[in-house]
Amino acid sequence: MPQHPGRWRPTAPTGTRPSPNVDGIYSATKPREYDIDDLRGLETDARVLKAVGCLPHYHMVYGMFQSHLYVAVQSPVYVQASTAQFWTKLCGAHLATISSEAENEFVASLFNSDESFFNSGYDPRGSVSYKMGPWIGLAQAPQGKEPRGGWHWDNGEPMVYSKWFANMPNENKQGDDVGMYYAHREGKADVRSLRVTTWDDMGPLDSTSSFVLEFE
Ligand SMILES: [Ca+2]
Ligand SMILES: [Ca+2]
Repeated sequence: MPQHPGRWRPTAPTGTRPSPNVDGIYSATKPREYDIDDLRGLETDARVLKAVGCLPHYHMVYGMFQSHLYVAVQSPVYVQASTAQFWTKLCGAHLATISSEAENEFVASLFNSDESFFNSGYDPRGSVSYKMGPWIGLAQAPQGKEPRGGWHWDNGEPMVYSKWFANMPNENKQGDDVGMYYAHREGKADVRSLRVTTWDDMGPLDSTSSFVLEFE
């Protein structure tokens, strides 16, 4: 039985299904496009087929954590939070909600393998070299006291764990009530080796090149 190109099976010998109970990255570790017709017959997890089918031509890295499927989606154009939410709903998923350090580390492992998941640059106003990573389901209630009040997950889950970047959330500009992965280094720096595991509050007009879906 031919092995699907680019499919990395960390625990299973060729031709057998990995257990959905085993945490790990199930796609190639670098973002790539998957063809739904190639996967049919090889992939038995309906959620993987759904993700691949609803996001044609998008490059992705996906894996399983505690029986949930997470898909880091790389977009060829920068996307605002509303666009990420649109695709997420279309796929029948929600933007990733993070409830523990282990879950945060797992989700970070999906997108830190490739710079294409980030909107990176130098901000002369703050004199920092930043890396803006994927959108996740961070949301702030309109009545929440700025900058730290009212944060929750946009699927309704309460926030029992958080991993804000230093001094975030900071309501840098009015309406910074959604969030994504983010980190920076002081001054002009090469951030390619900077592993991003922290979050920042952002606004509806901010954009980045990725988002993370979670299928329960
Ligand atoms: Ca805010
Ligand atoms: Ca901020």
